[in-house]
Amino acid sequence: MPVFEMSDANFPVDAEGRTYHVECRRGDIANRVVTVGDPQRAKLMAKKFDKILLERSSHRGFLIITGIYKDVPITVVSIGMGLSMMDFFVRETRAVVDGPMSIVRFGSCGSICDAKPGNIIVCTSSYGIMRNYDHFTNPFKKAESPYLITDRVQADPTLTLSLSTKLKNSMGKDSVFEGSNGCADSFYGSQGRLGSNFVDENDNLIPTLKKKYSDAVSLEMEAHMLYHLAAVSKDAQSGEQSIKATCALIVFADRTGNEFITPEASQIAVEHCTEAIFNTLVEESFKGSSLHPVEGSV
Ligand code: R1P
Repeated sequence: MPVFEMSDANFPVDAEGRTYHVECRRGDIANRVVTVGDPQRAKLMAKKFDKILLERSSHRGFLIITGIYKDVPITVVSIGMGLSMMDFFVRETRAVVDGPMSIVRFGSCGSICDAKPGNIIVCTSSYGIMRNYDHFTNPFKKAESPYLITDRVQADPTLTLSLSTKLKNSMGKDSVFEGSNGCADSFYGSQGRLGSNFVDENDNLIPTLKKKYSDAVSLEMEAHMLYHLAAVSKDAQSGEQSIKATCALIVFADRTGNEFITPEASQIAVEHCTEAIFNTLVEESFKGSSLHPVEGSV
């Protein structure tokens, strides 16, 4: 017996129209969305809502909280970690929202610049860092590089400028950094973390990234997928790009100074950034409507 009765193997939905993994249906998700990794971060942000319309956890670890902030519906979704979770989130929410979407990722990262734990990094672009699996296991591919580094995908420039300006006003301009983010397929090997239990050949990875991209500032695990999917999104009728995306990251780890954030500093950073992020989304104006209320899902 399946746990869930789904129809349509191509894009599974249940009898009530909920998607397979995120478990969202039409009316659950606002056009203005914040995505975070940690459900506690989502709950802390949702405290700034004037009213909660919907809170729902999925069987695959997604948490949706839709609320009203300054009369505007905003959805916060916690997705867990990694590229696949970002892919589920973007594709399944996109499938149930009508009209354009603006998505801000509010995550955490390791800093490979001067930003210290508790500072914020706004990702003006993001590139992918993938382990070149064959290099490690195929003796004929030893000459290939152990890591594949993609081109950069730009964040939406207007959304990014608006977010960065508001974060600087809230946190102080010296606490906010900007640059290219490296989005890795692992927390460990593909982010240059060293260990003795596996062959990773990553001692030189961070200098290689900095050489390729002189504005490299951070490492995390989701932003490139978000920016990539935004770049290839298309409205079914007009063919125009249907998702705008940007990203702000709290520095959790200083990869140069080898420091890690305290739980208190992490909470303070979330509290300082939430209104800047919500206000950025509130100011987004969409063609045809400025509100896009969600209906009938509470
Ligand atoms: C790793 O600890 C996780 O933290 C970062 C990474 O991208 C990865 O998901 O982001 P979040 O804090 O948003 O989860």
